[in-house]
Order: sequence, then C-alpha cells, then structure tokens
Amino acid sequence: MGVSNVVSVLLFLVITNLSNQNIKGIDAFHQIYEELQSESVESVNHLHRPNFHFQPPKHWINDPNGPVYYKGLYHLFYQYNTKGAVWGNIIWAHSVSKDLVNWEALEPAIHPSKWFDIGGTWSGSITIVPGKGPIILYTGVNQNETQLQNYAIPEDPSDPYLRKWIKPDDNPIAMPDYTMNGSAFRDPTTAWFSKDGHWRTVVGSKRKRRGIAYIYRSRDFKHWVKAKHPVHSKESTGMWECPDFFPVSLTDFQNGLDLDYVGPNTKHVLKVSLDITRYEYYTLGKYDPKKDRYIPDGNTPDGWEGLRFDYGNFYASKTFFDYKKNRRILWGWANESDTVEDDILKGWAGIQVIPRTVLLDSSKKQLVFWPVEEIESLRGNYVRMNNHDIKMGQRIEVKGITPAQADVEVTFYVGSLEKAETFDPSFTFEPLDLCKIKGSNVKGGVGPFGLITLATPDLEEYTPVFFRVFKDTKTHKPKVLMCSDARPSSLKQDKGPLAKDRMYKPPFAGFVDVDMADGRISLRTLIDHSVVESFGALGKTVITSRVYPVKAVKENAHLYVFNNGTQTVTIESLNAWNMERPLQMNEGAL
Ligand code: DQQ
Repeated sequence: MGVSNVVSVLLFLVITNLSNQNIKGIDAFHQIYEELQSESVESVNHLHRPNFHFQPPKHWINDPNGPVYYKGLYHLFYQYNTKGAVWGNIIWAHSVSKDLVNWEALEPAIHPSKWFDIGGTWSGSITIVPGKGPIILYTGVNQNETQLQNYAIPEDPSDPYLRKWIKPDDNPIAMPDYTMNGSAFRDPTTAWFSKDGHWRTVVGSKRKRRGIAYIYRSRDFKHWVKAKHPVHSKESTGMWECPDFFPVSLTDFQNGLDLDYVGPNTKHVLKVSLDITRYEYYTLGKYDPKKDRYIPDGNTPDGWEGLRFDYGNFYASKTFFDYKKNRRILWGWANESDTVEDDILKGWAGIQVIPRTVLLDSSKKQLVFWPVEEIESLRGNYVRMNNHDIKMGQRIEVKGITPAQADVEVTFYVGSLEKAETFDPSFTFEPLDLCKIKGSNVKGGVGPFGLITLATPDLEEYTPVFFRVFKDTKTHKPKVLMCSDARPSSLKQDKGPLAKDRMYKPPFAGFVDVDMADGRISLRTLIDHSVVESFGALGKTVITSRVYPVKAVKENAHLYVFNNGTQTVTIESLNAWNMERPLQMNEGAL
C-alpha cells in the first residue's frame, strides 16, 4: 500500500470513528479475539445462567437463523461457536421444539466445508418451497473473505426433524458484482413467492456509509438475479445486517401474515440491524411489488432514531410465520454484558430472548410484541396484590415467589396526571439521555414508578424498570418514558480499560406511545438470573437488559414495586409467578 493510501485509510478511520462517537448503541461488531476463539471451556458456571431462556449447554451463540415451523416442529438454528465462549468458528446449530419452550438439540445443520463457505457459515433463513420442501439460504464466506449467498437442502424433506443438510455444488447462488461491497453482503431473508412467478429475497449490505437492502429474484430458487435498484437504502446508517421484511394487516390485529400475502389492507415492515452500533430499527411502509421498491410511511424516522423491536440488549432478530397458530413470531439474540474473561470462565455467552408475537398496534403507527403464550406453561407458584397504594418513597416487596426466576405483570393506576413534570423543550428528545439524568432515584411528579428487580434489601444492587410521565407542553399529551437501568445492577467493576475488560451496565430507554386517558399503564417483566426482559403498555415498548449482580443472586435476590413520584400510584393488580425450568433445554448434543 502506498503512503497516500495509508494516509487515506487513516483519515477514513479517524472520520468514521469521530462520526460514530455521537451515535449511541451497544458494542460495535462481533468483537474478534482470535487468541480466545478456541479456548476450551473447562466447566460451566451456573450462577448467572438463565433457566428458561433458549441456550445450548455451553459456548458462544449469536443470531437466530431460520426459524421455521415444519411438519409439527418448530426449528431454530443459530450461530454457534463449536469451540469456545467468544465469537468465532461459527456453524449453524440446530434445535427443535413442539412448544417453543422445550428444546431438543440436533446435530449441526451446516458448517464450513466447501470453497463457497470455508471462511464461515453465517446468518440466513429458511423458506418452504412447494414441491421441494424447506431450503436454507445462508451467507458463506470464501477463503478471500468475500461474502456469498448459498443454499442448502434437507437430505430427506419428509423427515420432520430435518436432521441432515446438503450444500449442492452449484452454489453460490449470488456473488457480489463490481458495484458491491464483497465484505458487506450478507444475511438473506426468508424468500416469498409473488404473482409474477418469481421468488424474492432481500440481502443486507452497504456502500460506503449507505445501508442497503438488495432484492434478488428467481423463478426456480437456483438462479437468482439482483433487481436493478435496492428495495431500500438509507445514507449514513452503515452496514445493514439481518434485514427482515414482512407484511402486517391493517385490519386484523390478532393474526400475523405469511410473506406472500397480498391484499389491500396491509403495510410492510423493514427491520435492519445496524452493525455500527449493534442496535436495530424498523419502519412501516408500502412495498410496491412491480417496482420492487419499499417506501417508508415517513411518520417515524428512517434511521438512527427509528422505532425498535427492543430498546435494550437485542440484536440480529428475525421473524417467521407460524402456520400452526397464524402468528408472526420474533426471535432475537441478547449478548452478554459481562467481561470477556468472565464469559470464558463461565463457559457460555449469549441467549435467545423469549419468542414474541408481532402485531401491528391498533394505532397503526407501530408494532406490539408479547411473549408467546406457551411460555405461561412454565408459571409455577403464584402471588397477587390488588388495589395497593404506593406513596412517594415507598417500596413494597413482592414475597412468595423466586424473584431471580419469575414472570411479573403489574397494572398501575396513576389517576390524575396533574403533577406530571413538564417535558422541558431543552431536553434532548433521546429517551436514553433522559433516563440517564432522571434515574429511578430522582424524585418526580408522576413517577418514577415500577419494579425493582434482582435487588439486595439495602439496594446495594438492583435493576429498576420504571415509567416516568411528563406533560408535553407542545402536544398537551403525556410523554411516557420507560427505562431499564443496569447502572446500579452490580457491585462488580471493570477489570481494565480495554473493551473486553469492561462491564456493560447502561441504562436503556424508550418512549411509550400511550395517552393514559384511563390513568393506567401496565408492565410485564420476565426475570431469569441475568436477564430482565420488560414489556411496557402491553408490548408497545420492550427493553431487555443483561445484568450480573454479585449479591442479588438466586435466593438472595428480591423483587419490589416502588414509587418515587409525588403522585400516589396504585397497584391495581399484580400477578407474579415463579418460572420453572423447561424439562428439556438442549441437553446432550453439541
Ligand atoms: N452475525 C453473523 C452475520 C451477521 C452478524 C455472523 C449479525 O451473518 O451479519 O455470525 O450479528
């Protein structure tokens, strides 16, 4: 490389680094620690290990791949390191379930073995092709580190377990052309069949700093041609990983739609995972199948400030249509927030969040998410509370369940919003900044109120999940902030200045689009040792945090309801359950 090239590379790095500093999000890219990728796991530490979230017995996992419902079984594939607890040596691991709760691990579906994937078998999807059965589309990396799109077929499509997969020699099915970025071309979506006789799939990419979703068409699922224009792109958003593109109904708010559904009363959702900050956003919009263009509605931002499936530790998500129950289900990966050294010591890293149904909210302005009903089969011991006032500064303990492994649903009644703080126009509109300044201990008018999870009785450690209601002087409507704040979650400190030695204990936040006309707001939180997964206002705003308390663990963890606002808040109803461990969670294989 000549001197001028070196200078331009350095300049580019400085500029991108500078411009990224203003963009908030979680860790950038999969951190690559070559020396640690194959460090074998001696034993598995269970202290913070979730009990009812999807996990293999050990090692690193990331993106959910597939998923699909086929011949009576739910299949989940996922990115898995066969050798250690950090990212690397990635294959497609494979599990099946009859109920989305209990999981049986099967042998891995695909691993690097051919010239078109010897450098990696990365994320992708499954499509059920009539007459052929399920077909995997995935990204292979070749030995020059160019990303290619490949397909794989089951050896025996009549086997509901789809145990063995073949990678035909006529792969790859798509290669980057000279106009494209070969190291940013990945994660093909589930394909759909259109009336014009073509299958279509979307592949994530970027050109310079522009995030891109390319669309490919095929008549036979083998020969794919890139459409002239990307289906959508957006400047300054960087690489679009794991795009997801699906229709939602504008009239039926109970059922999901399959990808090939065509009808007048639909909108499309385009979700992309932003590699620069490792968070995702989605837009609602209109897809024109003739022009193969997607145009966002324009009601919500198409970029960094966009709506999110989950405002917390959640990435590389993927939906699928469940033919059994006519619903669209979302899977997403929640990474660890612990130090890399401790990930290796505990022998595992990464979980899949509880699968969630996805529907358009009746406001038609956003989606709503809710844990699949099957998860309720794990509910055990149960306590309830009704019509209980919590005055300012009060904290009430929820006793009689196991607070480190629980499902809690609360409906708060706040009555009048008179005392709500004014939404100061000088506030930055970023919910995260607001949550940073106005934590759970900062007294307010209406709120902060909510749950204190994984806490010690003296609050040396705790993870609060709460609402704070403001009066928006511009709209004259309440502006509701929801926070899940990991800052006080653990006494554990960083082990050093490097990224791998740091604990990630951020506050996460989102606004909740409710008018609270009836004075009520609900919160549901699933707590699973190091997971705090919360659904505000029946799933309008969702936040997942990963936390590693030192003292508030297992039977030493406590759960409280609190209010730090001058307005008394009533617990209209609270139902809390112990959550049991599923009978089967991938034991054995791998
Ligand atoms: N993870 C995969 C990629 C994808 C990224 C590699 C997202 O295919 O873009 O493990 O987390």
